[in-house]
Amino acid sequence: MTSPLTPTELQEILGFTTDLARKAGALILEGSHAIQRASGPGSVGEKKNAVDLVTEYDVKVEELVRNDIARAYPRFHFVGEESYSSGTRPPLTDSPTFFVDPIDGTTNFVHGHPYACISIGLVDQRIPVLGVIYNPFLEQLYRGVRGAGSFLHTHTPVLVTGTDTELGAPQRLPLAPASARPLPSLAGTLIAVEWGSDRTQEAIRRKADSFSRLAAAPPNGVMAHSLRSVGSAALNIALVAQGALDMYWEIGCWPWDVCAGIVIAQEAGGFVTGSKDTPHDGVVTESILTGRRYLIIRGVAGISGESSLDAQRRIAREFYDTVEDIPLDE
Ligand code: LIP
Repeated sequence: MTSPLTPTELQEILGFTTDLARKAGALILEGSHAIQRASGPGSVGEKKNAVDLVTEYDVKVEELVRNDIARAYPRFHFVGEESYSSGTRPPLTDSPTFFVDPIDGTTNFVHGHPYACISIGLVDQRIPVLGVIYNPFLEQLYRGVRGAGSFLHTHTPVLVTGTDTELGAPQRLPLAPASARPLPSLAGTLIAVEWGSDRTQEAIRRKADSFSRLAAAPPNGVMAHSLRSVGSAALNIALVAQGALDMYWEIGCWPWDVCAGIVIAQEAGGFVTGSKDTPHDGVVTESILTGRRYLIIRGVAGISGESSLDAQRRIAREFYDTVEDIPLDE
Protein backbone atom coordinates (compact mmCIF):
# COMPACT_ATOMS: atom_id res chain seq x y z
CA MET A 1 0.00 0.00 0.00
CA THR A 2 1.34 3.43 -0.90
CA SER A 3 -0.17 6.57 0.62
CA PRO A 4 -1.87 9.03 -1.75
CA LEU A 5 0.14 12.00 -3.03
CA THR A 6 -0.55 15.16 -1.03
CA PRO A 7 -1.79 18.42 -2.60
CA THR A 8 1.68 19.93 -2.01
CA GLU A 9 3.38 17.02 -3.75
CA LEU A 10 0.95 17.27 -6.66
CA GLN A 11 1.71 20.98 -7.12
CA GLU A 12 5.43 20.24 -7.15
CA ILE A 13 4.90 17.46 -9.72
CA LEU A 14 2.76 19.86 -11.78
CA GLY A 15 5.68 22.33 -11.96
CA PHE A 16 8.06 19.57 -13.00
CA THR A 17 5.60 18.17 -15.57
CA THR A 18 4.93 21.59 -17.08
CA ASP A 19 8.66 22.23 -17.58
CA LEU A 20 9.04 18.75 -19.04
CA ALA A 21 6.17 19.28 -21.49
CA ARG A 22 7.77 22.54 -22.68
CA LYS A 23 11.13 20.80 -23.13
CA ALA A 24 9.44 17.97 -25.05
CA GLY A 25 7.56 20.59 -27.09
CA ALA A 26 10.86 22.04 -28.33
CA LEU A 27 11.90 18.58 -29.54
CA ILE A 28 8.50 18.08 -31.22
CA LEU A 29 8.98 21.36 -33.13
CA GLU A 30 12.49 20.34 -34.13
CA GLY A 31 11.09 17.02 -35.37
CA SER A 32 8.34 18.74 -37.32
CA HIS A 33 10.85 20.95 -39.13
CA ALA A 34 13.00 17.92 -39.96
CA ILE A 35 10.05 15.85 -41.21
CA GLN A 36 8.53 18.66 -43.28
CA ARG A 37 11.93 19.31 -44.92
CA ALA A 38 12.57 15.62 -45.72
CA SER A 39 11.76 14.67 -49.31
CA GLY A 40 10.47 11.11 -48.73
CA PRO A 41 8.64 9.28 -45.92
CA GLY A 42 12.04 9.11 -44.15
CA SER A 43 11.56 8.37 -40.48
CA VAL A 44 7.79 7.74 -40.65
CA GLY A 45 6.93 4.14 -39.83
CA GLU A 46 3.76 2.08 -39.42
CA LYS A 47 2.54 0.18 -36.37
CA LYS A 48 -0.55 -2.04 -36.68
CA ASN A 49 -1.47 -0.76 -40.18
CA ALA A 50 -0.75 1.96 -42.76
CA VAL A 51 -2.67 4.66 -40.84
CA ASP A 52 -1.20 3.92 -37.39
CA LEU A 53 1.95 6.01 -37.69
CA VAL A 54 5.07 6.41 -35.61
CA THR A 55 8.11 8.61 -36.25
CA GLU A 56 11.59 8.64 -34.78
CA TYR A 57 10.45 11.74 -32.87
CA ASP A 58 7.64 9.86 -31.07
CA VAL A 59 10.35 7.53 -29.81
CA LYS A 60 12.87 10.31 -29.02
CA VAL A 61 10.33 12.42 -27.13
CA GLU A 62 9.17 9.43 -25.12
CA GLU A 63 12.79 8.60 -24.21
CA LEU A 64 13.43 12.16 -23.08
CA VAL A 65 10.29 12.21 -20.93
CA ARG A 66 10.86 8.75 -19.48
CA ASN A 67 14.48 9.51 -18.55
CA ASP A 68 13.63 12.85 -16.90
CA ILE A 69 10.80 11.26 -14.93
CA ALA A 70 13.02 8.35 -13.86
CA ARG A 71 15.62 10.83 -12.54
CA ALA A 72 13.10 13.05 -10.71
CA TYR A 73 10.65 10.37 -9.50
CA PRO A 74 12.49 7.04 -9.53
CA ARG A 75 9.73 5.21 -7.65
CA PHE A 76 6.93 6.25 -10.00
CA HIS A 77 5.80 3.89 -12.72
CA PHE A 78 5.74 4.87 -16.37
CA VAL A 79 3.48 3.82 -19.25
CA GLY A 80 4.33 5.39 -22.61
CA GLU A 81 2.62 4.85 -25.93
CA GLU A 82 5.74 3.80 -27.79
CA SER A 83 7.27 1.53 -25.13
CA TYR A 84 3.81 -0.06 -24.61
CA SER A 85 3.47 -0.66 -28.36
CA SER A 86 6.86 -2.32 -28.44
CA GLY A 87 5.99 -4.71 -25.62
CA THR A 88 6.48 -3.13 -22.16
CA ARG A 89 3.03 -3.56 -20.59
CA PRO A 90 3.10 -3.12 -16.81
CA PRO A 91 -0.16 -3.73 -14.86
CA LEU A 92 -1.75 -0.74 -13.10
CA THR A 93 -1.04 -0.59 -9.34
CA ASP A 94 -1.82 1.86 -6.50
CA SER A 95 1.59 3.53 -7.01
CA PRO A 96 1.85 6.83 -8.88
CA THR A 97 2.02 6.05 -12.60
CA PHE A 98 2.67 8.44 -15.46
CA PHE A 99 0.73 7.84 -18.69
CA VAL A 100 2.48 9.61 -21.55
CA ASP A 101 1.71 10.08 -25.21
CA PRO A 102 4.89 11.72 -26.53
CA ILE A 103 3.15 13.01 -29.67
CA ASP A 104 -0.62 12.75 -29.67
CA GLY A 105 -1.83 13.51 -33.17
CA THR A 106 1.07 11.79 -34.95
CA THR A 107 -0.83 11.86 -38.26
CA ASN A 108 -1.17 15.64 -37.97
CA PHE A 109 2.49 15.87 -36.98
CA VAL A 110 3.53 13.97 -40.11
CA HIS A 111 1.32 16.16 -42.34
CA GLY A 112 2.38 19.47 -40.80
CA HIS A 113 -1.14 20.08 -39.42
CA PRO A 114 -0.70 22.10 -36.23
CA TYR A 115 -2.87 20.00 -33.88
CA ALA A 116 -0.36 17.77 -32.17
CA CYS A 117 0.75 17.79 -28.56
CA ILE A 118 2.48 16.01 -25.76
CA SER A 119 0.12 14.57 -23.18
CA ILE A 120 1.39 13.72 -19.69
CA GLY A 121 -1.09 12.29 -17.20
CA LEU A 122 -0.51 10.99 -13.68
CA VAL A 123 -2.61 8.32 -11.99
CA ASP A 124 -2.40 7.81 -8.21
CA GLN A 125 -4.32 5.12 -6.30
CA ARG A 126 -5.66 4.13 -9.78
CA ILE A 127 -7.33 7.55 -10.27
CA PRO A 128 -6.21 10.25 -12.75
CA VAL A 129 -4.94 13.13 -10.59
CA LEU A 130 -2.82 15.41 -12.78
CA GLY A 131 -2.61 16.31 -16.45
CA VAL A 132 -0.52 18.53 -18.72
CA ILE A 133 -1.21 18.83 -22.46
CA TYR A 134 1.04 21.08 -24.54
CA ASN A 135 0.61 21.97 -28.21
CA PRO A 136 3.93 23.63 -29.13
CA PHE A 137 2.69 24.65 -32.61
CA LEU A 138 -0.04 26.90 -31.18
CA GLU A 139 1.72 27.49 -27.85
CA GLN A 140 -1.27 26.28 -25.88
CA LEU A 141 -0.65 24.56 -22.57
CA TYR A 142 -3.51 23.03 -20.60
CA ARG A 143 -2.95 21.77 -17.08
CA GLY A 144 -4.96 20.55 -14.15
CA VAL A 145 -4.69 18.89 -10.77
CA ARG A 146 -7.46 16.99 -9.06
CA GLY A 147 -9.17 19.33 -6.62
CA ALA A 148 -7.23 22.42 -7.75
CA GLY A 149 -8.86 23.38 -11.06
CA SER A 150 -7.62 23.40 -14.63
CA PHE A 151 -6.13 26.21 -16.68
CA LEU A 152 -5.07 27.23 -20.18
CA HIS A 153 -1.84 29.18 -20.70
CA THR A 154 -1.33 30.64 -24.15
CA HIS A 155 0.14 33.49 -26.10
CA THR A 156 -2.58 33.08 -28.71
CA PRO A 157 -5.78 35.00 -28.00
CA VAL A 158 -8.51 32.36 -27.80
CA LEU A 159 -11.28 34.41 -26.70
CA VAL A 160 -14.12 34.52 -24.98
CA THR A 161 -14.92 35.58 -21.52
CA GLY A 162 -15.39 39.24 -22.27
CA THR A 163 -12.93 40.08 -19.52
CA ASP A 164 -9.40 41.23 -20.21
CA THR A 165 -6.87 38.50 -19.73
CA GLU A 166 -3.21 39.15 -20.06
CA LEU A 167 -1.73 37.09 -22.87
CA GLY A 168 0.06 34.08 -21.46
CA ALA A 169 -1.54 34.38 -18.02
CA PRO A 170 -3.45 31.32 -16.84
CA GLN A 171 -7.10 31.33 -17.80
CA ARG A 172 -9.32 29.12 -15.69
CA LEU A 173 -11.33 26.50 -17.57
CA PRO A 174 -13.95 26.51 -18.87
CA LEU A 175 -13.38 29.89 -20.50
CA ALA A 176 -17.09 30.72 -20.51
CA PRO A 177 -19.07 29.79 -17.38
CA ALA A 178 -20.93 26.47 -17.73
CA SER A 179 -23.78 28.05 -15.75
CA ALA A 180 -24.61 30.14 -18.83
CA ARG A 181 -24.54 27.21 -21.24
CA PRO A 182 -27.32 24.61 -20.95
CA LEU A 183 -27.64 21.71 -23.41
CA PRO A 184 -31.34 21.01 -23.99
CA SER A 185 -30.49 18.11 -26.36
CA LEU A 186 -27.89 16.91 -28.87
CA ALA A 187 -29.44 19.17 -31.49
CA GLY A 188 -27.22 22.21 -31.74
CA THR A 189 -24.13 20.61 -30.21
CA LEU A 190 -20.58 20.61 -31.60
CA ILE A 191 -19.22 17.06 -31.25
CA ALA A 192 -15.67 15.79 -31.68
CA VAL A 193 -15.33 12.32 -33.19
CA GLU A 194 -12.38 10.52 -34.77
CA TRP A 195 -11.98 7.95 -37.55
CA GLY A 196 -9.23 6.25 -35.48
CA SER A 197 -6.91 3.59 -36.81
CA ASP A 198 -9.29 0.61 -36.99
CA ARG A 199 -10.20 0.71 -40.69
CA THR A 200 -12.00 -2.63 -40.95
CA GLN A 201 -15.17 -2.38 -43.00
CA GLU A 202 -17.39 -3.13 -40.02
CA ALA A 203 -15.77 -0.52 -37.74
CA ILE A 204 -15.95 2.17 -40.41
CA ARG A 205 -19.58 1.31 -41.26
CA ARG A 206 -20.60 1.63 -37.60
CA LYS A 207 -18.73 4.90 -37.19
CA ALA A 208 -20.07 6.38 -40.43
CA ASP A 209 -23.64 5.35 -39.51
CA SER A 210 -23.18 6.93 -36.09
CA PHE A 211 -21.76 10.16 -37.55
CA SER A 212 -24.62 10.25 -40.03
CA ARG A 213 -27.25 9.94 -37.26
CA LEU A 214 -25.55 12.71 -35.29
CA ALA A 215 -25.59 15.04 -38.31
CA ALA A 216 -28.86 14.18 -40.12
CA ALA A 217 -32.15 16.02 -39.70
CA PRO A 218 -34.95 14.22 -37.83
CA PRO A 219 -36.43 11.65 -38.07
CA ASN A 220 -33.19 9.94 -39.13
CA GLY A 221 -30.86 11.96 -36.95
CA VAL A 222 -30.51 14.46 -34.13
CA MET A 223 -29.07 17.31 -36.21
CA ALA A 224 -26.06 18.29 -34.17
CA HIS A 225 -24.60 21.61 -35.32
CA SER A 226 -21.55 19.79 -36.66
CA LEU A 227 -18.85 17.20 -36.10
CA ARG A 228 -15.13 17.93 -35.73
CA SER A 229 -12.05 15.71 -35.93
CA VAL A 230 -9.11 17.50 -34.38
CA GLY A 231 -6.91 14.39 -34.83
CA SER A 232 -5.64 14.26 -31.25
CA ALA A 233 -7.63 12.72 -28.42
CA ALA A 234 -5.85 14.88 -25.85
CA LEU A 235 -6.59 18.12 -27.72
CA ASN A 236 -10.21 17.08 -28.33
CA ILE A 237 -10.62 16.67 -24.57
CA ALA A 238 -8.77 19.92 -23.84
CA LEU A 239 -11.21 21.73 -26.16
CA VAL A 240 -14.15 20.16 -24.33
CA ALA A 241 -12.65 21.39 -21.04
CA GLN A 242 -12.24 24.83 -22.59
CA GLY A 243 -15.89 24.82 -23.70
CA ALA A 244 -15.06 25.10 -27.41
CA LEU A 245 -16.51 21.63 -28.06
CA ASP A 246 -19.60 20.26 -26.35
CA MET A 247 -18.41 16.67 -26.24
CA TYR A 248 -15.92 14.14 -27.54
CA TRP A 249 -16.51 10.46 -28.28
CA GLU A 250 -13.98 7.87 -29.28
CA ILE A 251 -13.67 4.10 -29.19
CA GLY A 252 -10.25 2.53 -29.57
CA CYS A 253 -7.82 5.07 -28.15
CA TRP A 254 -5.74 4.33 -25.05
CA PRO A 255 -5.22 5.61 -21.49
CA TRP A 256 -2.14 7.65 -22.49
CA ASP A 257 -4.31 9.52 -25.03
CA VAL A 258 -6.91 10.50 -22.44
CA CYS A 259 -5.40 10.39 -18.93
CA ALA A 260 -4.19 14.00 -18.77
CA GLY A 261 -7.32 15.26 -20.52
CA ILE A 262 -9.61 13.47 -18.06
CA VAL A 263 -8.20 15.48 -15.14
CA ILE A 264 -8.31 18.75 -17.08
CA ALA A 265 -11.91 18.14 -18.20
CA GLN A 266 -13.15 17.02 -14.79
CA GLU A 267 -11.59 20.04 -13.11
CA ALA A 268 -13.44 22.23 -15.64
CA GLY A 269 -16.77 20.69 -14.61
CA GLY A 270 -16.70 18.11 -17.40
CA PHE A 271 -18.21 14.63 -17.23
CA VAL A 272 -16.30 11.51 -18.22
CA THR A 273 -17.76 8.10 -18.86
CA GLY A 274 -16.96 4.89 -20.71
CA SER A 275 -19.16 2.63 -22.82
CA LYS A 276 -22.96 2.71 -22.99
CA ASP A 277 -23.14 0.08 -20.22
CA THR A 278 -20.87 1.93 -17.79
CA PRO A 279 -22.70 3.54 -14.84
CA HIS A 280 -22.86 7.17 -15.94
CA ASP A 281 -22.03 8.67 -12.54
CA GLY A 282 -19.01 10.74 -13.55
CA VAL A 283 -16.56 8.64 -11.51
CA VAL A 284 -13.52 7.56 -13.54
CA THR A 285 -12.75 4.04 -12.36
CA GLU A 286 -9.79 1.97 -13.50
CA SER A 287 -12.08 0.13 -15.91
CA ILE A 288 -13.15 3.42 -17.54
CA LEU A 289 -9.54 4.66 -17.73
CA THR A 290 -8.34 1.48 -19.38
CA GLY A 291 -11.59 0.58 -21.20
CA ARG A 292 -10.74 2.36 -24.50
CA ARG A 293 -14.29 3.76 -24.86
CA TYR A 294 -14.62 7.41 -23.85
CA LEU A 295 -17.37 10.01 -23.83
CA ILE A 296 -16.52 13.41 -22.35
CA ILE A 297 -19.11 16.18 -22.00
CA ARG A 298 -18.34 19.77 -21.04
CA GLY A 299 -19.69 21.50 -17.95
CA VAL A 300 -23.39 22.11 -18.56
CA ALA A 301 -26.07 24.16 -16.83
CA GLY A 302 -29.06 22.09 -15.71
CA ILE A 303 -32.51 22.88 -17.07
CA SER A 304 -35.46 23.64 -14.74
CA GLY A 305 -34.02 22.44 -11.47
CA GLU A 306 -31.89 19.69 -13.01
CA SER A 307 -28.35 19.43 -11.57
CA SER A 308 -25.35 19.84 -13.87
CA LEU A 309 -24.52 16.14 -13.41
CA ASP A 310 -28.08 15.12 -14.29
CA ALA A 311 -27.92 17.30 -17.42
CA GLN A 312 -24.65 15.61 -18.46
CA ARG A 313 -26.13 12.15 -17.77
CA ARG A 314 -29.20 13.03 -19.86
CA ILE A 315 -26.97 14.07 -22.77
CA ALA A 316 -24.86 10.89 -22.36
CA ARG A 317 -28.03 8.74 -22.57
CA GLU A 318 -29.26 10.59 -25.65
CA PHE A 319 -25.83 10.22 -27.22
CA TYR A 320 -25.61 6.49 -26.60
CA ASP A 321 -29.17 6.00 -27.91
CA THR A 322 -27.98 7.64 -31.15
CA VAL A 323 -24.62 5.96 -31.89
CA GLU A 324 -23.57 2.34 -32.36
CA ASP A 325 -21.01 0.50 -30.26
CA ILE A 326 -17.85 -0.58 -32.08
CA PRO A 327 -15.93 -3.73 -31.14
CA LEU A 328 -12.34 -3.07 -30.06
CA ASP A 329 -9.69 -4.09 -32.56
CA GLU A 330 -7.06 -5.51 -30.19
C1 LIP B 1 -4.24 9.07 -31.93
C2 LIP B 1 -5.34 9.89 -31.30
C3 LIP B 1 -6.43 10.14 -32.32
C4 LIP B 1 -7.10 8.84 -32.41
C5 LIP B 1 -6.16 7.74 -32.84
C6 LIP B 1 -4.86 7.71 -32.06
P1 LIP B 1 -1.57 9.08 -31.76
O1 LIP B 1 -3.07 9.02 -31.13
O2 LIP B 1 -5.13 10.83 -30.48
O3 LIP B 1 -7.39 11.08 -31.88
O4 LIP B 1 -8.19 8.91 -33.27
O5 LIP B 1 -6.84 6.52 -32.68
O6 LIP B 1 -5.01 7.13 -30.81
O7 LIP B 1 -1.37 7.78 -32.47
O8 LIP B 1 -1.51 10.24 -32.67
O9 LIP B 1 -0.69 9.22 -30.59
